[in-house]
Amino acid sequence: MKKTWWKNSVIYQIYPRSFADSNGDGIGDLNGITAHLDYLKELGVDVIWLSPVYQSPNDDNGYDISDYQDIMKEFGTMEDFDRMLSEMHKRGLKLVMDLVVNHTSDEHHWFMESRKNKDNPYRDYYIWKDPKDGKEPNNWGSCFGGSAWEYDEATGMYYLHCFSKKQPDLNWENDTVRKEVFDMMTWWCEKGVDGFRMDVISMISKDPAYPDGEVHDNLYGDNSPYVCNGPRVHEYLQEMNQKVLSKFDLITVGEAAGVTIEEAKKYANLDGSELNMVFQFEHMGVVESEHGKWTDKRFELKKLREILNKWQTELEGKAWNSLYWDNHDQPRAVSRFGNDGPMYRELSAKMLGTCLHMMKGTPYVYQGEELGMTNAYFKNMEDYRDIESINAYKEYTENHIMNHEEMMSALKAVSRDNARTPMQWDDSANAGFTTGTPWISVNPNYLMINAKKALEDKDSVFYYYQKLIKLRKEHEIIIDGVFKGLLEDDENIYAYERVLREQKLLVACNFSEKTVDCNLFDSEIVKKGQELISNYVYHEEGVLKPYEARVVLIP
Ligand code: TEU
Ligand code: CA
Repeated sequence: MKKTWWKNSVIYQIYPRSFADSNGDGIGDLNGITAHLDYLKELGVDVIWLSPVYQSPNDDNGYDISDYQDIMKEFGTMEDFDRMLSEMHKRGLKLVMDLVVNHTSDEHHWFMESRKNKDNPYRDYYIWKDPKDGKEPNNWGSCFGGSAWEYDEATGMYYLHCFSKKQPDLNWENDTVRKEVFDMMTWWCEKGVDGFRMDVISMISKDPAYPDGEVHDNLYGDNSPYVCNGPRVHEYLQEMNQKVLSKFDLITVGEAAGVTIEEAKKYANLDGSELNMVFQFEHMGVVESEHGKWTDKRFELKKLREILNKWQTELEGKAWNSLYWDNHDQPRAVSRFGNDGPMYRELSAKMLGTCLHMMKGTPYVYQGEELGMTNAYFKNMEDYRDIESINAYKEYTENHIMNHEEMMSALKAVSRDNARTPMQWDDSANAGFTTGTPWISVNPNYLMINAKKALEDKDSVFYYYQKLIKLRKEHEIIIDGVFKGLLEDDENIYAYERVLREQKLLVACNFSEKTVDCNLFDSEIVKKGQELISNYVYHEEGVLKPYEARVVLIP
């Protein structure tokens, strides 16, 4: 029998730096995680995905790895890790590791060797190119600003870094690199980890022609058509599957920047030849301006629905979806897609949870989402820690593309640091995250929004998420029902049904703060159905109240 436990699971993402600090240095750590496992058990999640905990100089908070088989000093030791893993397993929780193998840190010993000279045995572990007319090999920009090429004096050549210059891209065309990666993965699997979330795995195969990209904002060329879903990516993943993944009982999710439906059908094919599922990015890019993600514009429900419904219907029977609103790279969902003001924060957070968890796929909950944590709304540039935010501010203001006010406003809306403020545990100093000085400011709203308070309030967002997660275990239709969009022109309501054999699940969510007309629940047959969950106790016929969400099971 094929093992598909990952379809029934709910995954909780921990960003270790911001989760819980056990020793007062202001930085979250592994012992902090271990100390809070009962909280996660109470929520009811099955799997924990840990953002990177490996040795790293932290240019990009651990996404720049200098040793894949060691733990970051600030986070603890390998003994702490082993204890954490065994405490998870004791509680029936599984652990997914972040696997960052598109690039390493420039402080990884492979790269330190590679840059020494052209005949070093590690030279071909990375992507080196000669200068073109005395300049960069092409016009590609890095995701974190500046050119994607860095000149290296020692050999007079450039190396490729799609992210920061401290994150050189590995050369996957080199058989030895692939073998090293596969051996390292096997080592972690033998240690007992239960899966991998693969960082920008869609970027490991580059177009060998390295053509110039289309220029944006008069700065650099866009490399995504030439680095995302490249010519050999599926071959590499199939090899990884044969050599590692198929030998263990794992859950695998590929972070797939630039993935299309057609590509997703290959990455997440139900035949199990590559990965279980991918993170697609389209709904995260629902609002884009001429400056890419840097805008404070609000989304349109019509566009959001179009994207999500497309992924729901087009992968049906072909591949499996992952479902997420939040992660460590995105602003807080309640601020972006809901309403984080005091009136509607909890209602809209519950509505968003309903909308997502009733869709077909594996849901992900990002730390604090279950509390309805909000954006940080930092007032000063000095509050920001994220390399992407800091570099973008500099590049855009210095080049007069956006002014200070515009950029600060865009950062408030979309900076990655919105998701990275410390987890709000209670109303004591620093939200109970640390007894020291936190590495990034705590959101002052922790006095109102924190886990302790949520656990004491039976109507909290926390208990609502707990119920959503539990429903998944009780109703097969939530896992297997076929998705169909409803009211596809409505400007305020997102509605759909799921169908399994003779059963139907009806889901409707009001994304607005108005009371809106809705007659989906008024027919006799629906009235006879069983309400599985709602964020309102009383409903009114013919309408949905502000941010109301309703789920009815019709036998
Ligand atoms: O993110 C890759 C990615 O494509 C983007 O989401 C990007 O980080 C950015 O947010 C675009 O605005 C992954 C990790 O999740 C991210 O934290 C890392 O910084 C990045 O890869 C590099 O490893
Ligand atoms: Ca610490």
